[in-house]
Amino acid sequence: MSNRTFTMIKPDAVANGHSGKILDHIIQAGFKVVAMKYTKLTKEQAGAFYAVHKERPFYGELVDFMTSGPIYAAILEKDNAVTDFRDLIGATNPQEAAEGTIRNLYAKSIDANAIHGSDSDENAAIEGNFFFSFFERF
Ligand code: 3AN
Repeated sequence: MSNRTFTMIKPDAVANGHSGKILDHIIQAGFKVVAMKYTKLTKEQAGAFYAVHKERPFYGELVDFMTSGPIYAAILEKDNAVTDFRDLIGATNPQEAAEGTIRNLYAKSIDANAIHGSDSDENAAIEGNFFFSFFERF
């Protein structure tokens, strides 16, 4: 068990003006923001980030969507960070996301689902390293 996870507030949530409320929700749930940046992914960056999904039918749409506007990327710290954060954001499909979860509150569809959360400690480290240099994630 590690105490860090990685998140992105996705283009739909940023465009809809939900970033502040989502960030507050995360902080009120006990997560500390240890690194954060506002950026817009290139197709090459989004393609590399989601390379594990390359064979999935939705890969092209996912890359298009994730490059459609700016995002916030962040490393978050809390005991049991990966699992607790997945619980906080809810199911991938917002129709199935539990009441009060971030996707239940702010997501519209399975692709435009407001927020990303790492699914394992290993991926949390890989994803955090993808966005932040050593000196940015001290
Ligand atoms: P999660 O982000 O909940 O871990 P994954 O890893 O299965 O979900 O999928 C990565 C991303 O791909 C999701 N956040 C979502 O934006 C997108 N995605 C997943 N399934 C679909 C789908 N059936 N159609 C379109 N986009 C999808």
